[in-house]
Amino acid sequence: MLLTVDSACGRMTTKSINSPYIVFGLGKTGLSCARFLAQIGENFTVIDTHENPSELENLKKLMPDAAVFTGISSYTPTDACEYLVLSPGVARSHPIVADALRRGIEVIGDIELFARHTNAPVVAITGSNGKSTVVTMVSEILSGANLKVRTGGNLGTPALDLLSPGQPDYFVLELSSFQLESTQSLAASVACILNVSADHMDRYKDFSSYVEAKQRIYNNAKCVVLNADDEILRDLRPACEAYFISERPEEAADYWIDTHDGTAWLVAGGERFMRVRDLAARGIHNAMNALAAVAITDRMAIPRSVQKRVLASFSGLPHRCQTVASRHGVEWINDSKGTNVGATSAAIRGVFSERQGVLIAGGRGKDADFSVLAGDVDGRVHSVILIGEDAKAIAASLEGHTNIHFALTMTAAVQLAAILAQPGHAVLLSPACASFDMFEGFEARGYAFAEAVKELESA
Ligand code: UMA
Ligand code: ADP
Repeated sequence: MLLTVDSACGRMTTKSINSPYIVFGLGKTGLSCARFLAQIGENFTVIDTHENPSELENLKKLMPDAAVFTGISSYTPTDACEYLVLSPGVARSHPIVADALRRGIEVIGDIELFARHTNAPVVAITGSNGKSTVVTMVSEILSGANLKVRTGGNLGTPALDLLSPGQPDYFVLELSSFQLESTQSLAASVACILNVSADHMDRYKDFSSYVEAKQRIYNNAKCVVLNADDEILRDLRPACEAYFISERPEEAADYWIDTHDGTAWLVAGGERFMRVRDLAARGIHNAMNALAAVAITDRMAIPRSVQKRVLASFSGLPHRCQTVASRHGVEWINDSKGTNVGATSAAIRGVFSERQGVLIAGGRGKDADFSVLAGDVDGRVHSVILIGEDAKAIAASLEGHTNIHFALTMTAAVQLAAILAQPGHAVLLSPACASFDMFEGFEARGYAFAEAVKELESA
C-alpha cells in the first residue's frame, strides 16, 4: 500500500504504509490518539503540517517505530485508510480533510474514539465560558461524595489518556466546539451547555455554525442542563429530560438566583439552599457556574451537604478572575483566561460592580466583534490599556466609551496601569483575545501579568 506525503519544504516522501488510521495533528491530542491506538493494537500513521510539532519528540521516545510525517502540505491516503482522526485545532475545511471526506474516509475526533471505547457514564460540559470552572466544580463534588472520577478533555488531559485500566464511576469531560464537530456517538449521562457567545469566529463561517457544533453535545444524551437566560439555549428542544438554570427568579427554571431581604441565594426547586456570598468563587458568573454544577450533580443524587461543602471552599481556578496583589488600595486581578468578549464582559461586570478601574486587554482577536464590550466599559472602566496584534481593532470599538492607551509589553501595560489606577480601584487583566501572538498560552500571559505586578514593589 502506498502513502504519499508531500513535504512543505519541497521533499517528496513515499512510504509503504498500511494504516487504517491516520492521526492528523501531533499536539497533546494527536499523541494521546497514537498512544491509545498502539494500546489497542491498531496500525496508524501520524501527520502534521508543521515541521516540528510540539509532541514529536515525545512520540519518538514512546513509539520509535511510529510512522510520522511532519511539514506536509498534502497526502494521498491508501485504500487501507478507514479513519482520519482529527486534532481539535485542525479545521474540517482543511484540504487534507476535505479530500479524505470525498474519498469516503470517516473523519472522527479523539472524543469519538473515546466514546466508542468506554461504557462508563460521562458528564459532558461545553459553553463559550465557564467550562473549566464547572467541570472542576462537578468533579470535586463527585469526588467529595466518594465517587471515582476522571476529569479531562479540553481542560488539558486528553480524554483518551483517561482510559487507563479500571473503571471510574464517572468521566467528567470539558468539550470544545472543535472537539464536538467530530463527535457522533457520545451518549452523555448528563450534557450541559452553559452559555453561547461568539468565539472562534476565525474558524466558523457564522455564529450559527459555532452554536450548531456546541449543540452536538445533546445528541444521544440521557439528560441535559441548559441556561434559560440564553435565548438560543432556551429555545432548544432536546429530545430528553431538560433542567434549566437562570440568573433570575422570574425565568421558567428549575434552579435560579433569588434575592431575599437583600441577600442573594442559590435556589433549587423553590428551596433557598446557599447564600451566594458563601460561595468561595466570586462574581455572578461563578454563582451561575455553581448552579450548573448543582443541577448536574443532582442528577446523580449527590447530597446537598456535599455540594455546599465543596462550593464553599472552591475559590476558582488560576487565571480566572484571580486576585494576584493588593497594593496602595488597588486590587490587581488576573483573568488571563478571559479569551473572548463574553468572558471579558462577565469579568468586567463582576469586578467593577461596585468600583471603577483599569482594564488591560488585547491579543489575537479571532475576528471577534469587540463593540459588544463598549456597554460594559461605560461608567465602569475609566481607562483601557491595549496590547497585542488586535489592539487597534479593540480601540476602534471602544472609542468614546473610555480612555484608551496602548502598550507594547505586559510589563509596560502594568506600569501604566499603576499610574492610572487610584486607591479603591481595581486593575483587571481580561484580554478578550487569545494569547498566542505574544505568549505561549493564557497561563504564560497570566504569569507575565502577576510577575510585572510583583516587580512594581521593587520599582
Ligand atoms: N495542526 C496541523 N494542521 C493544522 C492545524 C494544526 O497539522 O491545520 C497541528 C499543529 O501543528 C499541532 C497540532 O495540530 O502540532 C495541534 O493540535 P491542537 O491545536 O488540536 O492542540 P492539542 O495540543 O491537541 O490541544 C487540544 C486543544 N487545543 C485546541 O483545541 C486548539 C486543547 O485545548 C486541549 O486542552 C487538548 O487538545 C486536550 O484535549 C486548548 C484550547 O485552546 C486549551 N482550546 C480552545 C479553547 O479553549 O478556546 C478550543
Ligand atoms: P472556559 O473553560 O469555558 O474557557 P473558564 O471556567 O476557564 O471557562 O473561565 C474562563 C473565563 O470566562 C473566566 O476567566 C471568566 O472571565 C469567564 N467566565 C467564567 N464563567 C463564566 C460564565 N458562566 N459566564 C460568562 N463568563 C464566564
